[in-house]
Amino acid sequence: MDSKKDSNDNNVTVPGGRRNFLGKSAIVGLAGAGAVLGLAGCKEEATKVATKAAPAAAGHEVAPGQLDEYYHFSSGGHSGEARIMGIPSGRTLRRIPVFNIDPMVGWGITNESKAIMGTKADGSLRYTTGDTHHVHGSYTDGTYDSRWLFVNDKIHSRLARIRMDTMECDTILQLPNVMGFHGIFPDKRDPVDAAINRTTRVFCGAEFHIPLPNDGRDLDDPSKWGALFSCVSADTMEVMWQCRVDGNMDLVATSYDGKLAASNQYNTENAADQAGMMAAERDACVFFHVARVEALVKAGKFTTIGGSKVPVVDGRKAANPDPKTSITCYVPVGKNPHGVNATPDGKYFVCAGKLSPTATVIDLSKVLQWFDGALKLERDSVVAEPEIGLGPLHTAFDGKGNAYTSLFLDSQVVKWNIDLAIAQFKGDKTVKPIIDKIDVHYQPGHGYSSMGETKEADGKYFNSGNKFSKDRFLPVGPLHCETEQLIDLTGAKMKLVSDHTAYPEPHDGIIVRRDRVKTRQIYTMTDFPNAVTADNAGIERKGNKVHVRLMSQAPAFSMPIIKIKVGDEVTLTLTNHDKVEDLTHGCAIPTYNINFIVNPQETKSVTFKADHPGAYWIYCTHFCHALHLEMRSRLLVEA
Ligand code: K7E
Ligand code: CUA
Ligand code: CA
Repeated sequence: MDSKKDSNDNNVTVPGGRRNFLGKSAIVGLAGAGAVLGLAGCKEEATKVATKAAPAAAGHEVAPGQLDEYYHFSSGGHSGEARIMGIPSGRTLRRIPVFNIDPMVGWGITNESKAIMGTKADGSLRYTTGDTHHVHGSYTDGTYDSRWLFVNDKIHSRLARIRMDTMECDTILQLPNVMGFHGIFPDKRDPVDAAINRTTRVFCGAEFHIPLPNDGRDLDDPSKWGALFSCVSADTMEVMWQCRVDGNMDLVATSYDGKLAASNQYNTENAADQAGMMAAERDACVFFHVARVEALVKAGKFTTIGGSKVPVVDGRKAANPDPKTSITCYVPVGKNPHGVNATPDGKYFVCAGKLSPTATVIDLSKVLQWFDGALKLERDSVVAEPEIGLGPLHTAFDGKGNAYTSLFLDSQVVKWNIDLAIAQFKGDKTVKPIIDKIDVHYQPGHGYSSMGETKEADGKYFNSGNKFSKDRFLPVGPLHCETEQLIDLTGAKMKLVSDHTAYPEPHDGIIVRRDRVKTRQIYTMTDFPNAVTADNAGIERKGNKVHVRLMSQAPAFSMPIIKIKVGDEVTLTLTNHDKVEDLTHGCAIPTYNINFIVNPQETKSVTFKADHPGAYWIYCTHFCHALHLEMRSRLLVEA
């Protein structure tokens, strides 16, 4: 294969061909020189076309003082955080530290956040890195209920829960015996008790095989390694069970009736190398019959792995020969699929092909029929498999029967109609499922639509999260930002309405109607058991343990002088007594590496060793008052 020539051909012959720099020629050489040469070869063409493509953004600006229509919650990738933007403005509203350290709020610095993140015996953080990919909200009645967001950490296989009233992480849980925890999705109603019409579980797919347990055994025999699908209680954030599968898992989807969870599998080969992972012509989407899994667990038919007490059931094919009792169903789909998404009408899951130019539409009622023994082959649950373009990754929906799939290699988003795709699959050669294609800039990963993962999908906006931005923004050195491109879905044709920058690397997101989000304006002081009040403020000493209880109220801290001794172990607790919305104070202690904020009526604490003598100005870091600069106290550490 001559990648350079192919790349050049694409550039001159295909309209919008600069987007094909990872095009047809590169599909088999994705990991090799083809991709690299293609990237290098597209520069000139790209600059030329980008100037032409500048969109007229009429009607989608949000005027000063106006509020956005939607919240956009996204992951932050290897920044380890989650983020909130407004849609359609694209304005950044907040960053939510989760697996990372954030000195602005004090995440990873305060005792309260360290307790959530997890510490080692010496009090230091167990992990300081994270890799968030997927953010999903909790559901009631098939739509967002503003209770929680869930987000994964792929590096250390952790699941975090964010409470949506304050937009703060309140729990982080590490999954046992898995690696590369990637896909996550909350259930949309209880899979066992149909009366509970809200999220009760979060399903987690593990991408990497590892020895089970991963304690040094089987290092030279990857055929013995395995991957587990995990189910976490949304309320208690404990792992309820895990299910071993053939192959790996990637992304996760759940059905609106609560009965099924599924994960796409690109490595049904169980291979440990790239060529092996691409060996089979088809891979699978594995479905879990949640009620059956839980019946097995209830009946005690499970094992445990290593020191973990979590029940593990066996969902491998060999252990499930009879569909009528099987806990898993492996539906063959396109080669090395990526992405599995549920249609808002509750009928289908769509698996994008990635290395196959197709999307596979799976009829959930037929999957249930297979589990009942009434469908002969797993593959019979596939009701459509349209050819949609190169490198399809993720699919979103407009609630009007159309699907929108990101095409990584084509640098496009394709709009296609599900019913037409089904008719075509049945043999109607006259129908054309593809309705429209739009160029995005460039190499889109996730695309998602407004309310598109709920029953309330409204077909207004689609966000394309693009991995390469190259010529779209002022150059800022070799590290480029990424683009979030907003597409208007309301017209006959998709319309690009704005480019926004994103700090690498958001993967997935959700777009939530603003009335579906209820937040608090200030904290409640009594929610903090360690709140400092006029009654207990001051310095308390027990041996060399010193507790400094401090209050803030603009523009002062309650103690102008705090005297301690070298060798003291100091806990400083700070409560902000201001009740005014948005009146936040900061607390920084030079040399002692302390920096955090307290919002109105909030309490936080830090603990540090007073290991060097001197005078240190504790100062407010958050501009709060005309006398903000004067808001300081003296920490005097006596030798
Ligand atoms: Cu496609 Cu981690 Cu959702 Cu990235 S994954 S794009
Ligand atoms: Cu308090 Cu600035
Ligand atoms: Ca494969």
